Amino acid sequence: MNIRACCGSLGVVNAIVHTISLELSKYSAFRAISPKLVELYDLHGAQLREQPFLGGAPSRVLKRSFFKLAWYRNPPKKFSGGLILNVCGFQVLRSAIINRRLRVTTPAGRASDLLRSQGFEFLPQLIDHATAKMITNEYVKNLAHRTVYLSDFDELILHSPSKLIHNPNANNYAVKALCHLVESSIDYSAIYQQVVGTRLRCKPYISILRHRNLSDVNAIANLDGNTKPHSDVFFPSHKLFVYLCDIGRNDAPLNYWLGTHYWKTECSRRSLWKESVTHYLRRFVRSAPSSAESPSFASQALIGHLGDAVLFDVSGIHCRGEHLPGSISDRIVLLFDFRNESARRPVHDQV
Ligand SMILES: O=C(O)CCC(=O)C(=O)O
Ligand SMILES: [Fe+2]
Repeated sequence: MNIRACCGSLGVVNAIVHTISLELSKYSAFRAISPKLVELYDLHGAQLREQPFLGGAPSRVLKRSFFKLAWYRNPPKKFSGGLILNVCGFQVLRSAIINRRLRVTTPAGRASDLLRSQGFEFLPQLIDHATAKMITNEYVKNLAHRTVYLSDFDELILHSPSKLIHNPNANNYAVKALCHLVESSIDYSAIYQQVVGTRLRCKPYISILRHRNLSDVNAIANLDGNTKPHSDVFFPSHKLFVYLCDIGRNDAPLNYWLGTHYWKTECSRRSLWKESVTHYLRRFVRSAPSSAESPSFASQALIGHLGDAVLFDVSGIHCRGEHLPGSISDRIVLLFDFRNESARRPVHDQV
């Protein structure tokens, strides 16, 4: 223990001893045994009589721990509610309600070999440079219509099939033209069918995500929680990222823990319950498996060039890397989120 920690714990011990002594000095029987308690009583007598038991410390501690148990630790959404509610099965109920509403099906096992074995398939040069540049140029012209979430994270929503996610640009002519350009350049239905192995039944959510590079300006970055290893949702689903810039190791690449999509723990209510409770008890979310613990799981930074793409299973563990010094640009990625596709009754929207 270092000196500061040692002094800190001595301070706590002294405070506890002092609180107990004050409490004991309220009673004549204890004062009769200890002159020190008499001294304390003489010093604080009048106030002491009005003070609650142990100066109110137990109720303060209880309140604070209840708060910690109930809500503390800023949990990711899927573990929200705190320990007490989670022990009572809150997450299981929540997942049941969400999945019932979405009527989720499990995907058929016809996925490509790579998607099945690793949880993602990298698609080099899905679009050529010229097309990628054209999309980026149109994107830049429409920057004013983006939704800003954080100082370093914004999104231009091109299409949302879900009523749960409002598309502020649904009637914006310029953004719709950009969406049209994207759709005519990228045959996402064919890609989905080729990689995931099933026919797409509804149009995916489409947007352009921008993570700004603040590595050289001393600002707080990456507050959106996706930089922690996590799996996305309660049900199986896929996302396609098309890179609209070069993404190297220093440019906040997507990291994926190969093979972890097989865990599929979200599908099991018992493990969801266990995970949500252990999150609070052990202070971590379903964390990435350490290589020592499981040598078969290793993470891979999915670096790539303008026009490359990756289709990944969101139930595998993944996270966004950070912009590191040396990174020269913002990270711009075109997202196709096939989440709605996993619903048993998806919104059929022009596929
Ligand atoms: O931005 C990234 O690289 C990862 C984001 C993420 O976690 C997600 O889209 O599910
Ligand atoms: Fe994610």
